[in-house]
Amino acid sequence: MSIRTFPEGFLWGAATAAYQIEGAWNEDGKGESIWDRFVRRKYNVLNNDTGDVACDHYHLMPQDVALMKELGMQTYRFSLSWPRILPQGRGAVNEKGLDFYDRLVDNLLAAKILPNATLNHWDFPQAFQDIGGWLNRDSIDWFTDYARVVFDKLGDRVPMWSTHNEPWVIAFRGNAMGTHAPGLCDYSKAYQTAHHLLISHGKTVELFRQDGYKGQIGIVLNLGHFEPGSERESDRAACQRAYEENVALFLDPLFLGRYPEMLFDWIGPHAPQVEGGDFTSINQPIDFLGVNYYTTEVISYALEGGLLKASRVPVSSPGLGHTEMGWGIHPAGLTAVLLNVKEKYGNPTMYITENGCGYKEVPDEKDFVSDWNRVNFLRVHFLAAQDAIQAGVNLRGYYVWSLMDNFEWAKGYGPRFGIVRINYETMSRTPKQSAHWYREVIAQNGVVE
Ligand code: IFM
Repeated sequence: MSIRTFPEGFLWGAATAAYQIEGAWNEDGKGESIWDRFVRRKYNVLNNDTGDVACDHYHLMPQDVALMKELGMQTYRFSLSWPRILPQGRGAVNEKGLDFYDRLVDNLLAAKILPNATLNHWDFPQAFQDIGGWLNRDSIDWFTDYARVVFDKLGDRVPMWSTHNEPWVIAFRGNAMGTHAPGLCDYSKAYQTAHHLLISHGKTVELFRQDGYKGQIGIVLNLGHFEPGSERESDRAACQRAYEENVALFLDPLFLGRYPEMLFDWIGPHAPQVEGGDFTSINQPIDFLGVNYYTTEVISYALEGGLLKASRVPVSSPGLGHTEMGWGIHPAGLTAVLLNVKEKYGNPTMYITENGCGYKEVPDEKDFVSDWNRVNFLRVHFLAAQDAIQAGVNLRGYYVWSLMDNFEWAKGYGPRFGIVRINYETMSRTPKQSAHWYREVIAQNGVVE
């Protein structure tokens, strides 16, 4: 048995997001988010679950930080709820809301855990949705104003910032597929949303630098790996379209200052309105790229395949199977994603900001879960990341999704992603087998092959 070690200083941690864990949806002056609204429309979410209480992290935060310390976490990635801080999205600051994050950061630093904060992990203020949301070009200024409020309060202590989490999901699941808040079904709106998210990202990076805040700033993208269903020209082209919509739509403007041509020829009238100077705004140098990797899909041409005319089938490596989400377990896809970014975009500093698996789980009488399936999932993905590092990828850290079971958006509390079990009746936290295993990985900065 040999151990594959990671470079010195490699950071190991876990990630969560505000709406998925905090609860306290209307406490201490918090405003309504689009998810607070979306979950109240019947059948939008499995079992009509809501994030109203979630893991009650808003009240149990000190205990959760203590648990992270016990588990040996070196860094913790979390997001801030915009309407908790600015209930109407702008205007008067809700000091109680901002104080919650202030205390979280102080608790983390006291526990020697490096805070990594994301400004937007989907719980956008409903007050702004009512006036057009991300489709309104003013959303760019709304976002930078919000960012400034947060940087002013926490910028002296948070060393890592991300602007948006998974803009593809915000744009397409929320505006074209209707499966996420705000629940719209219009491709033009999805592309326009993506464009405004990108500009707001770039403007925030610019502001961060101009105003001299310390620390590093980047963006987090969900980068899947795509393979064509066959060598046929129609399948290869469909695969290229899927790749360009999910990956190049973001990486090209961020790193190359333009949109991918083939996709834009294909989508025609659905392309966003771009104004002069937009690409300069988007194409700001960033300190790191956050990569969320979950699965690989085989893409084929399909007449019924939506705007892209592409069908998607998740693939898994032999013997690895699928998770509860139906996603194939395919660690080689992670290596491929990282190598693609290295080769096409100048090998930026990268972090795996999310990787993990959701399952239905049955605990024993002590609420303990023997999640050896998750241990194996993480082990093969850590090795895949190591392969990428050996091939020269500039990967500096890894965040497991997720620290704890939580509200999985439209799937409610169905699939559990945590390395810590949440008992939603008692709110007790019980580290699973994977949490104990992960502590060892962190301690030895390596993983058994
Ligand atoms: O739970 C989500 C997270 O909010 C964003 N990335 C994917 C995870 C699993 O679906």
